[in-house]
Amino acid sequence: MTTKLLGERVRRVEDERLVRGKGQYVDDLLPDALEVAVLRSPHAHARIVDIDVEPVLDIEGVVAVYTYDDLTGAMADPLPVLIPHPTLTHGRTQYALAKDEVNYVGEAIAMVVAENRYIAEDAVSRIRVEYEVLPAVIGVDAARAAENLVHDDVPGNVAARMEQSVGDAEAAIAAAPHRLTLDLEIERSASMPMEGRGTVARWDTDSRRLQVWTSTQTSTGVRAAVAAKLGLDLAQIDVITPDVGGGFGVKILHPWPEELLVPMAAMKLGRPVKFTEDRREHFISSAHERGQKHHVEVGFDDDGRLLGLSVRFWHDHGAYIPYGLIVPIITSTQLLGPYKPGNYKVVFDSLYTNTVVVTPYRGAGRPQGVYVMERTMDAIAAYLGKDRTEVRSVNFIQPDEFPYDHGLIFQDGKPLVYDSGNFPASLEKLKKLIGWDEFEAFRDELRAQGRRVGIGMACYVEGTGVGPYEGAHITVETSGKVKVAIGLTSQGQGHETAFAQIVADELGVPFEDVEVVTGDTRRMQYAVGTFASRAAVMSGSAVALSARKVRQKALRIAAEALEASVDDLEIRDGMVRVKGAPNQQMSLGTVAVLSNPLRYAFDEASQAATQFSIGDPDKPPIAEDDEPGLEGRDFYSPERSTFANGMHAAIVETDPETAEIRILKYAVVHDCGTLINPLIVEGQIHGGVAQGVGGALYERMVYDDSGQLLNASFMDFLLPYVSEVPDSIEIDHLETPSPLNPLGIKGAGEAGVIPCSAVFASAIEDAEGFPITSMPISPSELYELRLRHEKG
Ligand code: MCN
Repeated sequence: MTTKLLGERVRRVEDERLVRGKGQYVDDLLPDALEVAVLRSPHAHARIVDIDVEPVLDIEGVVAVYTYDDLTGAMADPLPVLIPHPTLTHGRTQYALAKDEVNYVGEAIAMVVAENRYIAEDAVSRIRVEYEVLPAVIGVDAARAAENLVHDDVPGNVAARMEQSVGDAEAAIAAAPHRLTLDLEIERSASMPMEGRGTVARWDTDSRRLQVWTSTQTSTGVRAAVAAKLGLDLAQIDVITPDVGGGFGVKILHPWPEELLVPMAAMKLGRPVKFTEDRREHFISSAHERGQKHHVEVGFDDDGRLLGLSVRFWHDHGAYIPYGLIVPIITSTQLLGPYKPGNYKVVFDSLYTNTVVVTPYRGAGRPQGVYVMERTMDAIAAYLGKDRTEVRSVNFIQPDEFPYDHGLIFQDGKPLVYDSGNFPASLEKLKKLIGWDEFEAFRDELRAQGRRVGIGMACYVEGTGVGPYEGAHITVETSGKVKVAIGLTSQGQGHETAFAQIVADELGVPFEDVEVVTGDTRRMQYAVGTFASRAAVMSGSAVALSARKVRQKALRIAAEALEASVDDLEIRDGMVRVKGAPNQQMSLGTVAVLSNPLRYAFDEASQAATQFSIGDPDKPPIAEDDEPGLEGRDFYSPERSTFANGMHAAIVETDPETAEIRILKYAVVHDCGTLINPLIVEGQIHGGVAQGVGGALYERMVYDDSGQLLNASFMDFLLPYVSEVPDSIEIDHLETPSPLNPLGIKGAGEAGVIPCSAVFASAIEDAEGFPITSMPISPSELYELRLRHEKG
């Protein structure tokens, strides 16, 4: 096997299509479809007394109106809790259309189907709903106070309380030479893909087949949900994911109400129906994340070594829990990062509030956990008067301690065991990259000019490549071209390129001859989805295993045809050759011909299959125990997650007058095991850091007490522009391969965003000299803090 492409900086093949505007997104498809508009609740909490759709029915161009009363069978049941958990004692999910109560502004109440969106929108505004408005519960504090309840039957607004511990943290803290407590908050934010949600469906009344195109992170998940809810067999449904303009977690939730309602309407009406989410809908009716408050107690020795750590936190889960407890469970376990905590106890409450539902957003609970742990490390260093990197170093898990078992249970229900990493080596690299040891001289130099600068850093460990399985199907065409189908969908991660690199290496074919298709249930029926930075580990491994199967089969068939032993053959540049005998060779295309009992006459020169016959006396048949076709399918199922890791550092400048925060330098050291394509990984890190800058300095969801989202547009919700993202993000890689999968890969897709809030809090604190305990932080908030600090 030649491994010339694994690890190469191959340019992304999909970009030509995407940057030239030739991508095909859901809204580009079936332009003649009927369009829907959704009536959404204007109240955060209300009982629905009456809905009158009469005024809408006569509007020209309106084709149908649906409310809860039109839902039948399983559609009339609440949506599923996707990942149930034993501690989720009070799981509540919404109905596809609200039944008799609404629990957040934006909850779907009715859907109008019309000849176009304009008519549908006008019609929606004419539906009359009588509400009995109820008190709204907004934010963690109101949920905890529980003066009002989101769901009448959920005491204290607590959906779940979960606890995990190792050793006796409380006793260890009490006995420790030094103790600190911290209260730390991260506010709500959300993923903002350029393309919102969207679904278009077509029902063929004759063949009784449903086709659904949807902007999702899991086409197989949508298919399963549609089948279950609409009473269809899986075989009657194709779910196809075209290009997706970003997901960042929000499109992993399935099914969205609209993903069920649109196919339902298409079936009822016998016409294609389409939903395209607008930006305001994305703000108020998709999903948010991040909002958590934490109380930390920590005990440590004179070197800053952790002896006991106790974390209590409260997770704002919004009005419903469609995704189980994934986000807070990740915070509670991934918080430990690269450190040995001594004794550890964590308890969290998942709380209902009358706000948009919460599901994983890139990083999924890790940014909060890293922020808590790294703020704690900084606080210990400040208390002891030690360098912040020194305090981290004494707590690191050492390279010879892997596999490292924390004695906790991870989000996948398996033990939290780190497989690989080298944290001391990463820290050394990071210090060099950011210029940690030279910073004090730099600070003095700028201070002399009246400027204020600070340096900060943060470490993280990230569980990636979670199971249970992913598969791949590889076919070699008679032309020698290789078609690869994986079940995962892509939202911009470069899968078409990275997986083609693996196949080209494993099969010995030119990269240009490999085509990768993602997220089409017609091509790959079984898959889980693109989330938790799992595609490289899961599909990458499945692709490698499938390619190895195809390679073995090609060698078996060619060995017979060339009258050679399999061991004497090699495959290079798409040709199977007898080693050392250049004339004894045949193309993989010819092998594909031989693998098919319907024999094509194949012209090597033009690489074209011309005629065929059933059997060909001149060519040997495939072995009796082989299946026809030069193709192979395999699935990869890991023993447990693999853990990537990294460290970020930043130098920031804060304006002494205006408190404006400028990023002067940003550095990343990243370990995702074997790199398939460093260019793609660096692109992922850049994108993640940009999102992290947004999360740390600009983006937040601002609700008023009645539950109205006050900044539900890009006029008011601040996304960082290119001018706010550091010009150059310096990246260095460390490759400690994972022993858990065939190529040693660990995931990379969320790494960029995870430690950013912790890094900026650390750097701003260093510049200002007083604690930063709540993120994001704006210049005006920093200014206020300064005033308060000056007043003592
Ligand atoms: N890769 C690599 N070598 C590695 C690890 C990864 O070359 N050792 C490459 C992979 O081949 C893949 C990319 O890096 O092309 C990301 O791989 P991976 O870490 O497996 O992440 P996924 O492909 O599973 O993507 C999911 C992840 C998540 S969870 C979110 S959220 C996210 C993200 O990726 N959303 C994204 N990156 C995104 N990027 C874009 N453009 N849009 C989104 O919505």
